[in-house]
Amino acid sequence: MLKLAIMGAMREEIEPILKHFSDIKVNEYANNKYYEFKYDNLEIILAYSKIGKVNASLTASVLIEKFKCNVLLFTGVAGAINPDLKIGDLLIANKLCQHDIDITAFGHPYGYIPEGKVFIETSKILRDLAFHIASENNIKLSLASIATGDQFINSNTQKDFIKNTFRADALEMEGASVALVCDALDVPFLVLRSISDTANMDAGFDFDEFLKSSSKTSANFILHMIDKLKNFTSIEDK
Ligand code: 4EZ
Repeated sequence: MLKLAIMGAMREEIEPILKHFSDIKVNEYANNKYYEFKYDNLEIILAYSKIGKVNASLTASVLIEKFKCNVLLFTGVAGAINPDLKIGDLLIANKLCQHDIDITAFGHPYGYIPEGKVFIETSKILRDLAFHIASENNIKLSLASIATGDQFINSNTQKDFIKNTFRADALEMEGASVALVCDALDVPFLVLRSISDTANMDAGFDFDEFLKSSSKTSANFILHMIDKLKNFTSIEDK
């Protein structure tokens, strides 16, 4: 039996999903609200973590350890690094890293913590499922390497550092921390993001302007995924 966790960072990012369902039970836990509902065979728990890596790892851990979710989908918006990515474009992460880890003073590469790894990969089964859904519905979906850090990036200098150091295509503030939790606890996960800005000097304005529409693009894709997953008894089903 699948118990599906869906999370975003901000209310706006999960709102289109929340609005879509009824009979929702609200669980309050660890300074947050966890929205629980059923959809066919699926039990779903939805939450927004609040912004940043620490909040996101707390929420992912609670979804898995307290609410016993065994698959996790993250939805939201991101800043583009790759010039091929335009505002509104939809992407899924193949791998994620933390761009703000720096213990290079000890000879370690950027993004690396001893006994860890710089990049964490998402579930291949969920990626394949996402591309299958995209082609079925004529939705353009790109595979992207995502860099995560506790900063809203709005300058070419910061963006170029992340681009050159990690070869990432997009950046945001939660994905890699959710990846770390899911990887450690052996829960298959996927990170979906739609571009809200290009992380340059206009990023603040663009983000405000496109948060709602890009959140909807990502959330709508999650609804397609829910629709497919409802027929699954395990994530291995095809
Ligand atoms: C973080 N999220 C932004 C939260 C912004 C404002 C109150 C995604 C994101 C992002 N993160 C979109 N564009 C970004 C950028 N340029 N830098 C970092 O996950 C909160």
